[in-house]
Amino acid sequence: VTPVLWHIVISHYSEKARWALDHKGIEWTGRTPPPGSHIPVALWLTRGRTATFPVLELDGEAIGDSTAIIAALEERFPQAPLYPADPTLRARALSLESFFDEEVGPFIRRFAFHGLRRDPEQFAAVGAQAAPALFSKLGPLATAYGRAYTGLRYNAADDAAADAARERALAGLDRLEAELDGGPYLAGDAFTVADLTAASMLMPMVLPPEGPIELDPVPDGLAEVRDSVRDRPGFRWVEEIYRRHRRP
Ligand SMILES: N[C@@H](CCC(=O)N[C@@H](CS)C(=O)NCC(=O)O)C(=O)O
Repeated sequence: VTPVLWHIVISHYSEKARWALDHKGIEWTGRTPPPGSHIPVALWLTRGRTATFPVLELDGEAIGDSTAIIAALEERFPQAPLYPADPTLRARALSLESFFDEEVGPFIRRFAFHGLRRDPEQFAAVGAQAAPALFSKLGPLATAYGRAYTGLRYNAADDAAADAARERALAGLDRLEAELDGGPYLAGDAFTVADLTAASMLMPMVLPPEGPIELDPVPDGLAEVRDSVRDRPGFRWVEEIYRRHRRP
């Protein structure tokens, strides 16, 4: 049976799971229920174990959390490995995966939504990419709902919290550059889960053309930060990793 991925188009955690599936050349089907239903749907699919998307249905099992999804894929589809064979490199790759998941992902999301919330027109444009049916049916109401939701759920309305989140995101870029140390990959001399995760988590800031978010123009709040880092080696590295390794 074809694996089914329950995902959110614009989400960087969903991007991780999609990228792993695509990297391994696995055929998959996507389901994208409307925003607001994610938590109950995820809980229902995983019988209360996971409240977030992505969730992957694989061989009759529902797996929540992008890290667990990649672990399951790695076991079930060993071709095009994302884990290094060498145990030391593997430990390094997994620890970088959790660093970018936990110390970078939530903060990028907060400051990106903070910037977006200030521009209702752009918010509507992104909303339409995330939930086309909902936004075409409800129009401005969907935008109001989305702004309220991201404010509450991701603390994206608070200016001070958004400033702090931007600093955390930039610290993630510092760490990326330090770990790369001028090299092309984070763990060994091949593309691994560490590279996939770092690039996915930084995607909402870098907005690579191969990624899932199209923003033209980039809203002011986000553009300011993006412009301030776009010549940095870490930013260019994310673009390059997307260009070379993100096959649709
Ligand atoms: N640790 C989880 C985090 C996933 C996550 O935070 N997903 C968010 C979207 S970016 C979500 O499903 N949110 C549901 C909601 O807040 O309504 C993973 O790696 O999969």
